[in-house]
Amino acid sequence: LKQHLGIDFSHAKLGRFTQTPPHQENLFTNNSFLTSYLNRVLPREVREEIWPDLTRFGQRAVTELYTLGRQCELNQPFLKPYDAWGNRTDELVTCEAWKTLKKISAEEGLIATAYEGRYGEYDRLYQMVKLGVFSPVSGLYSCPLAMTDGAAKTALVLSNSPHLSKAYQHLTSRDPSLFWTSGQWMTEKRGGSDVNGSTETLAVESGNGSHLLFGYKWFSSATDADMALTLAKIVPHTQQQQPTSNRLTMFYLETRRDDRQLNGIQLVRLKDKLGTRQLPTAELLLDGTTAHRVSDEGRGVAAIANMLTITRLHNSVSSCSLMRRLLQLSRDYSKRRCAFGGPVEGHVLHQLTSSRLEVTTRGCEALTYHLVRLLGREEARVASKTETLVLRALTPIAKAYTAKAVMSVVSEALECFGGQGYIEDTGLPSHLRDAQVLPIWEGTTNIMSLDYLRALTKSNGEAMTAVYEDVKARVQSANQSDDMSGLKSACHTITQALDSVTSFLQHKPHLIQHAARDIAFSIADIYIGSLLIEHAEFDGNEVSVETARRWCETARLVHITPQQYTTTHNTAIVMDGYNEDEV
Ligand code: UCC
Ligand code: FAD
Repeated sequence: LKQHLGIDFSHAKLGRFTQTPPHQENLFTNNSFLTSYLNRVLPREVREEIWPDLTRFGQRAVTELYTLGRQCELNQPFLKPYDAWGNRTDELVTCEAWKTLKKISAEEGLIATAYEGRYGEYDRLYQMVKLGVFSPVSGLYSCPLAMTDGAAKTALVLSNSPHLSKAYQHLTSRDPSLFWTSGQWMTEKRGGSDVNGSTETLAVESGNGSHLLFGYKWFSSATDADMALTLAKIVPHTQQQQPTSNRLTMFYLETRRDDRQLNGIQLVRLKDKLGTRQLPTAELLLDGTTAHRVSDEGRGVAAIANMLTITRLHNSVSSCSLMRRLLQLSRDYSKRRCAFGGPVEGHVLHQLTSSRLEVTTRGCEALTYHLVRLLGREEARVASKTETLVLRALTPIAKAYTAKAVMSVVSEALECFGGQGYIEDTGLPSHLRDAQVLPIWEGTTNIMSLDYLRALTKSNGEAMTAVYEDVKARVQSANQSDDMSGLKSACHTITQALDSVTSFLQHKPHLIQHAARDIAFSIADIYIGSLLIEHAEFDGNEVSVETARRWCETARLVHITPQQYTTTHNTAIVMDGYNEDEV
């Protein structure tokens, strides 16, 4: 009877329909904004050399690497503090896939590419594009790589230290047996934003030129690192001696001694985290850790800032590539998933929702890869003064902006999968959990906004002038082009917005601390608008022109709200109903 009526449901039969999962697109070749950008900025001979490698790697990413990354999510690291006989072992157990990703990172030159000098000012761009392909499928192996890259750069800048010279060889090696990763131990229990005010770790001279560290590092990601750069306060040998500086000094340490025992380090526990669970993040007790001073005394924060510039750009690249990855998956799914009589892709409201995500992602990519390009130029010593100033000022802004964008884009992209976006074994939900760390680590959004102000102050305002002139030049060039008639109004909007922010900075210096975050996001939106216009002018493609137009004309570019910059009112709003005596 059931057969006769065409009924498929019966015990042990679940119906005929199963949903086709999203297919994975090549993470490099199918990113049309990025490939078009590279076509614009790379010389032909560089393009011809690196394109086959990026194309191959884009495919490897969504096959082999994706599988390894998933294994890291499913086989999370754990700590075995003691062996069966009660001996303290502090053994960190990571899965095979995690170890394989380290090997692949070395072989693929994910760090080395930036330091080998093969393509001069384009080395950095090549490396970061490749890392962008790697990051969203890497099971968070992108995190240790970010810190490794930061340490390599710091070692290069502070090249007078023999310890750092040795480390540099390992950090930039393509040989898996020599390749090292690095940690970056800054945060302590008292705080991670105000590092100088919160660090309790002490360094005592050990007599043979090295120091012994005593302290407690509250967050240390990728705890299986071979080395770390860290901060401590040097205390004098005897009570009669005064400390030379009350500020921090940077130290280099290797995590294991020659006999492979931990170097005076106890892995107290692994953090129980919302996301990034693939990544071992530990609390570390330093109890006589042998370390070498690698900055001038009291200059630790300035020295480790070399590392922060690199890791914050990694954060931006990872944010962009996570957005890109989810948009690729969701656009494919929208062709395979049907509702109300046809593929989801065909519904106008779905199209608009998805196109907004695409525009946001392109904007973030435009800013991030432009800064990567400037970094490459600075490292190759061909950057202009304006470019160097723009790079310093906009790196924290890009970190803050892209990290906020990825949170909203990933959340919306998961919704594009409906309920499946919430189901663990699709592999999708972990992306939302992992994204939430991007605005927090490497400095929170507020701290990044204040860092932008620091860049302006330290340069006596020259950084703001550089950003201003840079945007103006870009927009003027597009405005004069006959082909860009569709973008005249966008150019006008950008100029107006820029003048408005500049005027605020000039005339309301007393409100700048309040406004730091609004200024940062306004500058990001304006600068990105100018980059998208420039790109549209280059390729003349309908999608690029429309993207630039939407960015400049649909969104609010200036976020400054002077009427809100009043401490009394803000405190009153937040503390309304709060009774200190009851808590
Ligand atoms: O979170 C962490 C690792 C997570 C894993 C990484 C993954 C990466 C992406 C992977 C994606 C999947 S490690 C912890 C990160 N922690 C932070 O970022 C700290 C946040 N706090 C700050 O950034 C603060 O602004 C501090 C710590 C820099 C503030 O310190 P001070 O001592 O109060 O700052 P000062 O006194 O203003 O600056 C001291 C010196 C100055 O140099 P001089 O004396 O020569 O003028 C500053 O100009 O440091 C210099 N400086 C900088 N230089 C400070 N910040 C910078 C900077 N950003 N660039 C250049
Ligand atoms: P706090 O400094 O306590 O900040 C609390 C809030 O106050 C934030 O919202 C902040 O924006 C705000 N705030 C603080 N000062 C100001 C101000 N002046 N103006 C306005 N707002 C302000 N650290 C490492 O050193 N190495 C690591 O490997 C590492 N790995 C991490 C891994 C994970 C998964 C996580 C979550 C964190 C990791 N961190 C690591 C720590 C991270 O860098 C810090 O958590 C981060 O810098 C913030 O510091 P905090 O947690 O002490 O926040």
